[in-house]
Amino acid sequence: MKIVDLRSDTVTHPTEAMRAAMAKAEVGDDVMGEDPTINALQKAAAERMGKEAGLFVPSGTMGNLVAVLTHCGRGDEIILGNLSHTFIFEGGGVAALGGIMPHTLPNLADGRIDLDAMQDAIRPDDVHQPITRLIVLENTHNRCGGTILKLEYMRQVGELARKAGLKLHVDGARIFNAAVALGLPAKILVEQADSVTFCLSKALCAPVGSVLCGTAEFIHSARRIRKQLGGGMRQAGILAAAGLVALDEMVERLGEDHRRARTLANGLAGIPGLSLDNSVPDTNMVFVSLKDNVPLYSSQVAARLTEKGVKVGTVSPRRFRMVTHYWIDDEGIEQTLKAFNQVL
Ligand code: TLP
Repeated sequence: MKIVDLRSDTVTHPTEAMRAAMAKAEVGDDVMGEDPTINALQKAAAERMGKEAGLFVPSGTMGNLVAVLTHCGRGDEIILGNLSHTFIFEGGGVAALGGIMPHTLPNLADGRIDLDAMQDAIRPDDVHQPITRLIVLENTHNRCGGTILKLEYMRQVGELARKAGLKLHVDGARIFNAAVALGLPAKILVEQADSVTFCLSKALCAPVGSVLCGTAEFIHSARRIRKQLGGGMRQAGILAAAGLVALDEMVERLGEDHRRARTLANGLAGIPGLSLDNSVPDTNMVFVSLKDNVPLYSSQVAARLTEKGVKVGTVSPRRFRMVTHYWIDDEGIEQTLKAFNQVL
């Protein structure tokens, strides 16, 4: 039976071209700055993001953590959404390892944070209060449905941050999904950001890795923090080789995943027992909930779908997440709709 794995785009395996590039990658000691393939990837990544420099890190989680630790000191405060990945899915790393205070504000349904709320959250210069240092945005926004923060909003937040003397970090794990959906180069979308992390290991199919980008000075400091965290990886050019293929070959095709997410969403909307969270997915994620009359938990439904070769994510007792990616074809979407129809 063919397995259709929609649990995440993190489940993607490397392509044949990646495996070939990995097999013949030139390597060196990256802690000494001598891995030519990592150096090439960091340069290509920085160019894509319109920043001076890049730093290869093992994961998106480490990229965000290194960024926050580089921007902030102990006791500083960061403003971020209450549904942001950095707040809910990164093990509390910024607090545990950096002594940094998360100041969460509600994420609106489309992933934005209200600008007035953001302005109000900035602390005055008062000895009693922590120092607000950084704003963290997430684009696309995972928990809000793979939603896109549009250019206009990115610019508004950039201006707000600049006026208040704050730094702006973008968790752009899926920034290329946003860029392709908007028909914009990613660098335009993150031009306001002081730093941005994007992931190679999600929809771009590389097996491991993310790149943190920013000014040369910022990346120089970030490199030291990465080492402290144990993220200096020696001959990791083997991994970076797949990342270079990801940037060259896997970005422009992301629209196919978005098209399939729309087809999946349309099909699911027609199944009695299910209600879509967002009528049209912005990118590659589809969130759907069980209607009140369905006497099953999402975990029970997911287990029955698995028996039919379809794996979906459960994000609450009544809610699912499905993420389209390179290894999901049109047949996989049909198989998923058929399986849901049979189970419900
Ligand atoms: N997200 C994963 C899980 O951790 C939930 C997923 O399946 O979507 N930022 C964003 C917006 C992310 O969605 C993720 C991963 C990360 C950062 C962390 O990346 P990794 O997994 O490489 O540490």
